Amino acid sequence: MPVTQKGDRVVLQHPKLQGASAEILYYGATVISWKAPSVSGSEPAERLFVSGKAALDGSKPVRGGIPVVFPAFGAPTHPDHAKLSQHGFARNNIWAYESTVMDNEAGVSVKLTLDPTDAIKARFDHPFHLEYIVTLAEHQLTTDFHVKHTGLSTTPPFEFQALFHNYIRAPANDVHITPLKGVSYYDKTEATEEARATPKVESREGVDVKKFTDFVYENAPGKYDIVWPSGAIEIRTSNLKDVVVWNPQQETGSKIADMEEGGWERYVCVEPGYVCGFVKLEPGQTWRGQQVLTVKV
Ligand code: TA6
Repeated sequence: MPVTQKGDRVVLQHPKLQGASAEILYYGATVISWKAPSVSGSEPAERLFVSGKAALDGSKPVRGGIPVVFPAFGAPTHPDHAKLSQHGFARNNIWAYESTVMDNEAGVSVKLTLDPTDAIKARFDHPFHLEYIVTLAEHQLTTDFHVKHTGLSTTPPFEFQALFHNYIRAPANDVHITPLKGVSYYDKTEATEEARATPKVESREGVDVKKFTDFVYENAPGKYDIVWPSGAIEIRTSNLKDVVVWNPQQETGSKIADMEEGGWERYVCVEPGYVCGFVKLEPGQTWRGQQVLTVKV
C-alpha cells in the first residue's frame, strides 16, 4: 500500500520501488524515516538520523529526522514570539492527516495540516493554516511547507520564520557541504552575544563539521551538496534564502539528553529556511517554502 495510516504516523511506500519509503509522525509532522536508493544505483538505505534516545511519543520534539521549525527559529527574538519555545510550536503539536495528494508510478505524496489550538493561540494569537506536503519519489524526498494567513482583511499581518531541520545521516567527520564560500554567516558557537551577532564570511570551498559547528548562513545559494567518501545528498530549495549547518560534536552533543552516545558522529544538520529576518504575511496571503532532497550516491 503506497499510503498507510498507522496510529501515530503515516507510512509512504513507493508504489514501484520496493524499499523506498518514508514515515511521518503526526507529532510535529516529523519525517522520522526516509529510505531510498541512490541515483547511482545503491540499495535503498535510511538517509536520516534519529537518535536512539529520541522521544517518539509526543513528549518532546524528535531528536532527528526532519523537525518543522515555525514560527520562530532558535530562541525567539521577535517581540510577538515572546511566549514561544525554542524553534516554535510546529514541531511539538499533533498535525492532522488530510489527504493523499499523489499516488502513481512517479511516487506518493500526502498532506498534513495544523490549525490554531487554544494552547497555540495562548502563545501565538494569529489566524493561520499550515499545510505540509511530503512527497516520496524514487531517489527523492520533497517537503513543501505552506503558511496561510486566514484572517479577515481587517486583521493585522503576522511575522514568522520557517526551516526544515534536516538531520542527514552521514559520517560527520568526513562530510563537506558546498557551495558556501563567500556567503555571510553568523557563528552561534561564539562565546558572546556581540560576537554571535557579528557576520563573518565563509572562506572554505567545502564546509566541514569536524569541530562544533552552529552557523547560520544568510542569503545562501539555495542549493547544497553534502558529500562524503561513500555518499552524497543534494538539497535544492525554493523560497528558503538561508541555511543552517549544525553539528554539536562531543563538546555539546554529550550534553544533549536525548542524543544517543556518539550520535553526533553520525549526522550533519543542513537546514534550509527563512531565519534571518521574518516573513510578513498579510490577511489572505500564503507563503510557500520547498526543499527537494536527492540521494546522488
Ligand atoms: O539548528 C541548529 C540549532 O538551532 C542549534 O543551535 C541547536 O540548538 C539545534 O538547533 C537543536 O535545537 P533543539 O531545540 O532541537 O535541541
